[in-house]
Amino acid sequence: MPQKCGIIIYILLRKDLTRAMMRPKRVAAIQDISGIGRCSLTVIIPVLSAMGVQVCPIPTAVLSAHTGYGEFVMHDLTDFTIPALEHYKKLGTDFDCVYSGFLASSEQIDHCLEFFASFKGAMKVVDPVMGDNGKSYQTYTPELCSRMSELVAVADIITPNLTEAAILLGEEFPAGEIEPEAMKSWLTRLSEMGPQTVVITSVPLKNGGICSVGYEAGRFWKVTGEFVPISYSGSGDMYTSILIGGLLEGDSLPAAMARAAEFTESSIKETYKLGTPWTDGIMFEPMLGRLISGNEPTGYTEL
Ligand code: PXL
Repeated sequence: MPQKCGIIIYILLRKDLTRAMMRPKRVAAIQDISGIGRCSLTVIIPVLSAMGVQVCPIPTAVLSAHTGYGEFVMHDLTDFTIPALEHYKKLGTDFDCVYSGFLASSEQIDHCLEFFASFKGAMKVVDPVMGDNGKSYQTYTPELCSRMSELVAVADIITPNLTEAAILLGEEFPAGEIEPEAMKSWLTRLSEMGPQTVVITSVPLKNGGICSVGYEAGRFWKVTGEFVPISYSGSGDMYTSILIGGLLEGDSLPAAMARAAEFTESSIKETYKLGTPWTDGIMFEPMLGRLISGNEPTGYTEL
């Protein structure tokens, strides 16, 4: 008991610790900002803010529109990352999570590694953004893709889609439905690359619809969703952001996966009703209130 009191008094005297406990959780998001076509920071900031989490954007690039438009203006911000990091270190800023995503150059891999190494207590989340639907994004060079495994090696959690999981493992993009046993093997092999937690999104699982599948501490999880025949930009960013928000607030991995799947699937269905092109991205603005009040996760099962 006296020892417990001592710990409480120590924490109260350490104002920095008290402040860190009271303030909203803080995420450094190393991602691009695209003017139109919802994705990356234009999804991550509103979604995590609605969940009560502060996002500190570290933009990797500014684009007029995401790369799916084919034509776009892009300003690469590779020169910005390290000076920003140095500034945060000088200020003594701390983050509860460092989250990397869309990168504009292979040098930014080194910059993310420095970010991760600088905030040792932060949860390290790598969304190894490289491609979708079996193809890599227009601005992603072979060097950038092959170096993504260096970020995966230091991550606590990775959230590739099926295309990115295939690139990381050097596998062919699967043509049709996938056997659960094959997914378990992919999840374990990705975890052996470094992260203890692996979530793969957009998996057409045999007898399971479209699923997200997860692995942590020897257990495999799946959350099943309804198939919608369009893949809207920003869906993966939304899923990973809600997963992070859930985990930071104490959800278990399957509960956070189910929370992320529920809101992402609802947003996809609402977007589909509107009939907008996939490039406009996942529409979520009218539904954000549901995240503020804490959306109900759908169910999850063991894979
Ligand atoms: O959501 C992935 C993503 C992020 N950022 C940019 C993109 C894409 C996918 O097309 O182009 C700029």
